[in-house]
Amino acid sequence: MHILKLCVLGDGAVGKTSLIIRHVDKRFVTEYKPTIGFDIALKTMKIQEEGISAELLIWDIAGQAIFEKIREEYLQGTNAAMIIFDLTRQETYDHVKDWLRELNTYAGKVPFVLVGNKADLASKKVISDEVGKKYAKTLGAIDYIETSAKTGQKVEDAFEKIIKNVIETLSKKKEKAEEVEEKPEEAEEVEEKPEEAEEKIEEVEEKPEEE
Ligand code: G3D
Ligand code: MG
Repeated sequence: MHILKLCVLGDGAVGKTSLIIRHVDKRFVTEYKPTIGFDIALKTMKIQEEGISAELLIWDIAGQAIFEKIREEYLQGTNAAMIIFDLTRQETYDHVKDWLRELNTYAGKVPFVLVGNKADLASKKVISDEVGKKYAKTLGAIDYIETSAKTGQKVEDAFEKIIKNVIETLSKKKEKAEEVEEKPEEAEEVEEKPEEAEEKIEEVEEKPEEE
């Protein structure tokens, strides 16, 4: 069983928490309290595909994470990410590159999807689909998706794109591990990451709720 960490990134109030709740609970909730510690919430998802069985832990970060140290801890060991901006607020789009820089600094080069959220507010949109798509390509994102946590538009797509990518990566690693079965040290490498993630989660769980 692989344990994968998916981090959701983006400025405050772009809809990170709403999208996670929408995806996990399939409904839009306007009130949400971070559940673990003071700035990280976890949602788990089980995946069983192509002979791969994995558990996806979706990490949500709250606005209180103004300290780089907290963001660093949040990002370490990330296997995939979702970078979100608010389609109606230019500055949240401008900050995407900063989130990506931090992701790369603390987690290395991990696959990510670029998400423009609040697509339901069509008349207030300041970033066009075309601009978003082009930017996603420039940044090397898996894809660009316009979502609405309010209506549910494309929320599943956004998560599925990432999950598919992660499964593909795991399948490739599995093949590679099978190829090099004679060299056990290399094959073991594949197993190391999930364990690390598990430790981290235990650590997080121990923190008392500080709501
Ligand atoms: P964050 O976790 O990124 O900080 P939240 O963002 O999920 O807390 O959402 C911030 C605000 O945006 C919330 O409004 C939420 O209801 C709203 N929101 C999130 N997604 C959408 C969306 O797709 N469409 C619209 N119209 N609103 C959205 P409040 O008023 O509760 O602060
Ligand atoms: Mg939030």
